[in-house]
Amino acid sequence: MNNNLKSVAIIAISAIIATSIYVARNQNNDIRTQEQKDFDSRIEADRDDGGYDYDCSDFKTRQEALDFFRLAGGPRNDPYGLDGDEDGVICENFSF
Ligand SMILES: [Ca+2]
Repeated sequence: MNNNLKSVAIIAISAIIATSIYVARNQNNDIRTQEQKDFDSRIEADRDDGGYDYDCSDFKTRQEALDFFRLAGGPRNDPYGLDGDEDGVICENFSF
């Protein structure tokens, strides 16, 4: 194999490796579940509409509120104040 052919082969192999790494990184970057992606899309759409402050009356069931709370980052992060006293129990004073 002459030197020019070796150079072309090395460049081609390098390009294949670089492309593979790029594709692999982009596939692994987003490890969110589909449920989390749907939630994030919902919040993003709300934000585009000027934002919306969810509270307990926005949910039909306690489980729906709990799922929302968890997806929003609860109990560590409670951006909508569903657990105002931070005891890990949401909407205590609300009857669903
Ligand atoms: Ca609470």
